[in-house]
Amino acid sequence: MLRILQLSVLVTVCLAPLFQSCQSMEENFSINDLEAQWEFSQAESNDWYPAVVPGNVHLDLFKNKIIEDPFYGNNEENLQWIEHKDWQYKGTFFVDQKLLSNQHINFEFKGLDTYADVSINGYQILSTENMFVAYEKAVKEYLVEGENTIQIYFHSPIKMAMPAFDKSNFIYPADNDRSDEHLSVFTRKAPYHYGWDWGPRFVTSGIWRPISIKAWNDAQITDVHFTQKMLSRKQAQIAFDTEVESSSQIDAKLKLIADGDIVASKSVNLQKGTNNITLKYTIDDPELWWPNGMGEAHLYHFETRLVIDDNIADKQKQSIGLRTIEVINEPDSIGESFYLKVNGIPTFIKGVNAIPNHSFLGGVRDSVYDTYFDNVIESNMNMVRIWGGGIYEDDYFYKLANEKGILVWQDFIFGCTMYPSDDAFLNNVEKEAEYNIKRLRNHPSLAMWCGNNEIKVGWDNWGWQEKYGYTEADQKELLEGYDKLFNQLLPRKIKELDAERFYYDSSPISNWGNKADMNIADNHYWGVWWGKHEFEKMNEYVPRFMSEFGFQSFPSMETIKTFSEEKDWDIDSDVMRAHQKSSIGNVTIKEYMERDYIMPSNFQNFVYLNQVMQAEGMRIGFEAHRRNKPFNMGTLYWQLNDVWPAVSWSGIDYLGNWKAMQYFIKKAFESVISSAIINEGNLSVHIISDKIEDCKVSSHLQIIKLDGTMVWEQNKDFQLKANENKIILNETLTSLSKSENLNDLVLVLNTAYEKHNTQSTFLFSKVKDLKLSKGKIDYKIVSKNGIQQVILKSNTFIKNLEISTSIEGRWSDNYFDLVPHQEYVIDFKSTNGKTLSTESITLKSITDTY
Ligand code: BMA
Repeated sequence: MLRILQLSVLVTVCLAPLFQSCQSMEENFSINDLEAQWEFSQAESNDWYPAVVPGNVHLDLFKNKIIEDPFYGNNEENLQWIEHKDWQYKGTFFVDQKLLSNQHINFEFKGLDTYADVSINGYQILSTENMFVAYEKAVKEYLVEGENTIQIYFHSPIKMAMPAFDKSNFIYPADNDRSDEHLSVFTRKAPYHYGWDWGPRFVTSGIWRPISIKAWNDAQITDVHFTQKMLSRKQAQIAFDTEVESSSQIDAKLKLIADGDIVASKSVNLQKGTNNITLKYTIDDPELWWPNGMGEAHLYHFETRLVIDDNIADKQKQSIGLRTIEVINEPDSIGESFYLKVNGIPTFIKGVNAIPNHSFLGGVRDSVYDTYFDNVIESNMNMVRIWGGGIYEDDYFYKLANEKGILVWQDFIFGCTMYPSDDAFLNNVEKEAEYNIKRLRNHPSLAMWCGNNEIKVGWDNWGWQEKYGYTEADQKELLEGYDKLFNQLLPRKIKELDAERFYYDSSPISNWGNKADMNIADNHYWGVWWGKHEFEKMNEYVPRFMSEFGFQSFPSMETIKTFSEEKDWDIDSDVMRAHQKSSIGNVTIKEYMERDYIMPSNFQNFVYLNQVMQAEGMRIGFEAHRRNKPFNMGTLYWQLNDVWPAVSWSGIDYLGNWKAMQYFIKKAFESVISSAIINEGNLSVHIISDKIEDCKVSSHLQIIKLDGTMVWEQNKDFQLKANENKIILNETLTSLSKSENLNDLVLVLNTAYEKHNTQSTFLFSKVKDLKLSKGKIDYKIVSKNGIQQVILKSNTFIKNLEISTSIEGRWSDNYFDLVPHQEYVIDFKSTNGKTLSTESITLKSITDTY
């Protein structure tokens, strides 16, 4: 059994001579995660098994071999019984005299999913009803020296929601909830647990975030709110509004420490109860926090310290960034704007919609987030949207976003359905909003709040009224409920707790079904996929800000093998269908493929081609959005990652493998890109910069035949202005192509700026009509400055070359085209120290698939 370590550490605090001399201070408080020996059981069975906390019941059942792998084959279907059961967790932990000698001991339950009764040594201390809220409880009176037990009883979320359902006159329109009753709307639990069109239904229960123990004496800091009162290039005036809870009237000092120096201090006579104290500080010549691609994400590190009798009674650390972020959403000459200004500069947003990392959240550790942000940075993004069907992310997520310069668009966790609005529900949401706004508001990365995902657009356009047969009275109730929640409660909480940040009630503002809406604010363009529009329509359907768009693909074969056997490798097999949750799924993928490609000869080739199609199709969108800057000021694709191994819109699959699209995103999101388009017979090429300074660009354009013969070329060196969108070619295609057959031609765009050298291609016909030939590809492996490189060369045009290896690692590029007789160099980063060999490499391109 593990002990709670009660640390009373002697710290030496070195202060600059100017302020005070060095002194030693004892910390008179401690914070640790509860370490206990955990077991769990189904409530009625009393058979106890070892459990892992944080975690959840599905993970524990699997680890104890009581259930099979929930992600394998059709197992999901057989595991639906778990949601109907109650579960209990029991932990044993030791408490020593030292801990008990503190005046106060608080347990903070950072995440209980969801309806939990908690007791310590047989005393019930807490009942919970919201997985998004941390519950804090004073527990000293229940603890004993030596062994203690904590017991947490989880009620089935299905059973708990039933009374509210029985009372309701109608079924809520939560179409993603894969049950008849749509009970998810009544419970403040991650909506995607109940099923989504990219995820399984596992309505789990458990302790999904740690339980922490705080021991303190006399007084503790309960909140520090950082605010930026004034920011100019010369000066920043900042304040820390600090909330202190004191158990008696006592003298104390509140100090603000930066880089070991006390930079502000206040003596206070604390009153019993809550005290509010503000520390102010001015920074001269401040360094600003910039999003990725615009500059350094500079952070200042502060500590607020509460000192009583020369001891540190409590302290809190804050890493803050000095920046302004404005969301400009207002009527303009076109319609309605929607863009961000960071530090006064209109900023083109390149990013992604993120769903949670896993179906079973308790198992997600910090290293998962490290990889997550490595991917986001490598893909040249500057924003992640935390989408409303998932969760408010872990603290560590926002910490990394701050450090890496990734702006966070934060939805409140509501999506794709109307919600109840009775007092009990609204009170519950109010606590959730309060807790999460306070938890997240100090993060410089937090750019904006959004009330929900697609509820308004759903209500106005998706026909819920007819589908669910809502009467006039039902509709009135639902609409009033919407208003109470998203137009009253949430904005009121934002105004109270985070007044400076932008809030709007629902994304998107406009509807993709109406083309005129492209002039109105943000849009989720689902014409491609749901509307079966051709990919090329993305050149026409360009909104002011694209907050969602996407196309599905199968995950890598490596990932497919984790849930299927070779006999299942057919897009219509039961297993493949179980791992495809979109109602129009595989049929739609096939339909799009038939439009543009020769159909592949087998399943593996289908997977390859599907990934290529997703990549090429979505590239049309990314480039269209950038070519239309500043009319359009942002592109967030759907979706970054997967919660399980499945077919989905993601660019990175469940095992972390980059799909073809992710490599295309990395290139499409470079600071400077070239992009071609044909408009009424004219070929235009744009060069678009998102840089905030001017830069020198060399552009080389060539139209060649697929065997490499040059038809036309243009070289241009020029100065590209900050944020410029420049047209460097606009001529009739007939004059440029010199009457050659368009099926035999390709435009090659080479763009060099600073140390970047990129190449892309543009076709004048569909791939299935292209006169591709097999050709010969030579390659060699070289080592340059310790980096392994592969240099490839072909004797004919090669479309979408996939390079794979049995060595674990990451390519700098993949699924690229080879221009005949030109060398193409890519880097390989091995993740297990092994090196590439020619035998370990396999190549596949379009001509290998039929
Ligand atoms: C968007 C999202 C999700 C969904 C995705 C794909 O609208 O908000 O609800 O998973 O579409 O259909």
